[in-house]
Amino acid sequence: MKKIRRKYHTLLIMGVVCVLAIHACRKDTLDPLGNEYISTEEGEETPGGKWNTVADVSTNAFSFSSPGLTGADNQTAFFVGNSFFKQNWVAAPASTLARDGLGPTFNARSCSSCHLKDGRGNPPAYDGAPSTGLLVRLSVPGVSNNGGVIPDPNYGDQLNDQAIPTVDAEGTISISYKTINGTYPDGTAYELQEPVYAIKDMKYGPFAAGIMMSPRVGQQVIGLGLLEVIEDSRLLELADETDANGDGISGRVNYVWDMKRHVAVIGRFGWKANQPTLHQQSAGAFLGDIGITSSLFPDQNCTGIQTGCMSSPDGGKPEIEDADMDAMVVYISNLAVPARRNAGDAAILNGKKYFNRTGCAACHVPRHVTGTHPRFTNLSAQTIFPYTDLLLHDMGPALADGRPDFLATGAEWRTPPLWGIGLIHTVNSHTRLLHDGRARNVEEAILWHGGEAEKSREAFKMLTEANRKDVISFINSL
Ligand code: HEC
Ligand code: HEC
Ligand SMILES: [Ca+2]
Ligand SMILES: [Ca+2]
Ligand SMILES: [Ca+2]
Repeated sequence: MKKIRRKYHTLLIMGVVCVLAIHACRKDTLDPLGNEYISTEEGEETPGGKWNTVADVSTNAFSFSSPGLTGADNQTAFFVGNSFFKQNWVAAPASTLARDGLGPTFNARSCSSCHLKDGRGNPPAYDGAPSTGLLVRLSVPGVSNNGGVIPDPNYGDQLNDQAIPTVDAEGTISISYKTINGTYPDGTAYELQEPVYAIKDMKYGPFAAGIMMSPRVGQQVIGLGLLEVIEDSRLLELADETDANGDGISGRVNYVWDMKRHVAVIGRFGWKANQPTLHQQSAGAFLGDIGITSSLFPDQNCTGIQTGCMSSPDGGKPEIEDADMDAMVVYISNLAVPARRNAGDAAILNGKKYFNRTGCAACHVPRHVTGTHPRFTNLSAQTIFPYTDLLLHDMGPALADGRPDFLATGAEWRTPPLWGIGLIHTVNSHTRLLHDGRARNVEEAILWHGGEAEKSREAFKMLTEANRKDVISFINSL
């Protein structure tokens, strides 16, 4: 009894000291083994920085504008961009002149059908099941003049599985899953599902020889303006292409073609860092996914053999006007990042410790400071916690799509940011992860890691079940 009381007293005193000197107790603390934090770091709980974080755990968690986005013009543009993201386009000609020009071939009628509530796409659970957002990129061997992919001559660089009524869709994606069984060193069993894809109902002849396919789902579109202004020098400093430090991890930047500046620049967006800017990513999505032309991509998405596609009426030249395209860029640059939940809980801090210890943070780099954004001061000089290095990593044969994209090989993927990942379930009612959504939860996503991340995956598997759970809880608190 005495002992308990003494312990209680000590705790009480510690508590009082902590309240008096809250900063001292919350300060970054190293554990006895070295440089691991055992309390929350400054700024960690507001991962989008001071001006771009919103504490909301509702289904709208990904849909808020950055609180620091000021100015009536910006607010209006965000609002307009939001409506262009969410509303359906219709076939031309139509009475709604601002939103016609859908297709002729397309994958979805709006951005938000794949990024539902600004969140994550959901691949079909079984063959024929509905999918929100799985698309298949296509190319044939070789490199184009600007260093990019060479599209299939009949199907282009993406399979468009829908079309306006007068035109044939290109085909349909069929998916099935093979079960893979495994066990942790402690004997706990796990099961993964490996997707197998086939293209059916092909309406424009066979694919060219050597066709390569890359199935991908759409990511949550939060905090992207912040990622756009992490300095190039920071990414080059994190890169270690020849693995000079010998840790088995050799991240490198992708260089991709900037269509506006006509120069190769560092790629940041997409699963292979295959797009350089949010403008080009969005304009590319308008054309490739919805069939909407813009000043950046003025030609309809039709191949030579697709005569019905070529002769269909358009919805203007271009179909989305520059001002609306710009509003989309304002929107997609300024979606706030959700605040962390329960970041200081003991289990979550323990998970964070093992996240660092098993080497996850070597690629999922927690912290960056953004550079200067030319337009939005809220995005400048922000301390952010996206958990990515934006670099390409060889993730091994199991995850490889075998389809190079600029400098990215068929086995390389960009480290995805992990911020917001724990709210995907709340927003999108599913927890499908990785580039094609094959992982059914965080644990499966980790177990798919290979290549440069194999050592890290093995270290995770060696943890006790309790520590593994804590790592997963930590990720779900992001
Ligand atoms: C058919 C589904 C689909 C539609 C429709 C769609 N997207 Fe996407 N989106 C994706 C996929 C898949 C990716 C990943 C692309 C890649 O890896 O090349 C993506 C990636 C993105 C990214 C980059 C995210 C990141 O973390 O790098 C942005 C930004 C984006 N989309 C914006 C848009 C906008 C704006 C629209 C509407 C004009 C749109 N998307 C329409 C499926 C879609
Ligand atoms: C060598 C770099 C590297 C290391 C080390 C690494 N990852 Fe990853 N991680 C990636 C890449 C690249 C992907 C995307 C792979 C894909 O989609 O095919 C990814 C995907 C993920 C995803 C799914 C993200 C999403 O948005 O779908 C989670 C969760 C994840 N990693 C957690 C971890 C954890 C936990 C560890 C440590 C045990 C770890 N990673 C170690 C590079 C790495
Ligand atoms: Ca069109
Ligand atoms: Ca196509
Ligand atoms: Ca290295």
